[in-house]
Amino acid sequence: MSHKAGFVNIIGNPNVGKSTLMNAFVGERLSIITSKAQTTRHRILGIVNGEDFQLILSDTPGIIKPAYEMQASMMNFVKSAFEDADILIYMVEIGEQELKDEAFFNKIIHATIPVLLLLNKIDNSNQEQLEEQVAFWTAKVPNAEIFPISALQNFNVPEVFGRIIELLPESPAYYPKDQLTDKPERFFVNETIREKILLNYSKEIPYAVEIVTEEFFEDENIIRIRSLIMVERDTQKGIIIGHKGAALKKVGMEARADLEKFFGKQIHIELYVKVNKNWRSNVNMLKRFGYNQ
Ligand code: GDP
Ligand code: K
Ligand code: MG
Repeated sequence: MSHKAGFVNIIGNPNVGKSTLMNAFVGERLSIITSKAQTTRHRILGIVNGEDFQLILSDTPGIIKPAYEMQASMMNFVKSAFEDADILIYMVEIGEQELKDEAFFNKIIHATIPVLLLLNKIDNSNQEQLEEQVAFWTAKVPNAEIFPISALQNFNVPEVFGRIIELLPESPAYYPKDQLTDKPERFFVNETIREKILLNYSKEIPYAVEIVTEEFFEDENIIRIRSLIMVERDTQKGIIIGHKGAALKKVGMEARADLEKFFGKQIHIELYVKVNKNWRSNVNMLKRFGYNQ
């Protein structure tokens, strides 16, 4: 039986509904939805498995002009995510103009991969406005297939999903299917820690780590988590931990804050770091986390 798999990146301004759409696809709350802009600061993957497909979604941050250094590095991350993808979803909402970041917008209209332009929140519009908007976007992004949708009300969402599956390349699954369906919570914890590491350390560190959540124990009022951060070298271990443990403590505190919001429970999280010279060769997943290693 043939199998399809690929990476789909969802790009758009803050609050257009990217997380809502992703959650509608995934059916699990793997991404944080909030009306506050910039909650999702970089890609959080959601994965949808079918018998003969695997769809890997990333929810990229809102696109804004880099104003200070951290945002600039986030922008680089978004751009590399963009180049890794098999399919690009550019999401806009009713009444919105095109991206202010011109260079980025140019990449979209000159993309060599399929682009689906999702015109979201059409539940907020009337027929006349909708037609006018479709005409506007058809002219703006001529290479895109345009789908008017309501992510919130699931209108036209199954059709978009079906089109994505059609466009996915033939490929074996990138992630083990059973592991993900077994333990989505652990997967989410790993991604959250990964995000904090990405935000707190210089470039090569996030590429050198592997995160394994060894314990996820949910009680009535508290979730107890223990996660291992695996690195390849002693020097990396030192950097991760930081002076008197300060750097690791910061990662733990930031991850805990996000996880408490996500799970709606008090979180106790313990992070520890171990050197394992061979983890990279142990991980036989090709495009893990979308990085081309
Ligand atoms: P993101 O920043 O692009 O990830 O946007 P979110 O998914 O967090 O959504 C931002 C806000 O828009 C939330 O309050 C959503 O409930 C709302 N929203 C998302 N999709 C729709 C939609 O189709 N219709 C309407 N009316 N609101 C939506
Ligand atoms: K948001
Ligand atoms: Mg979001």
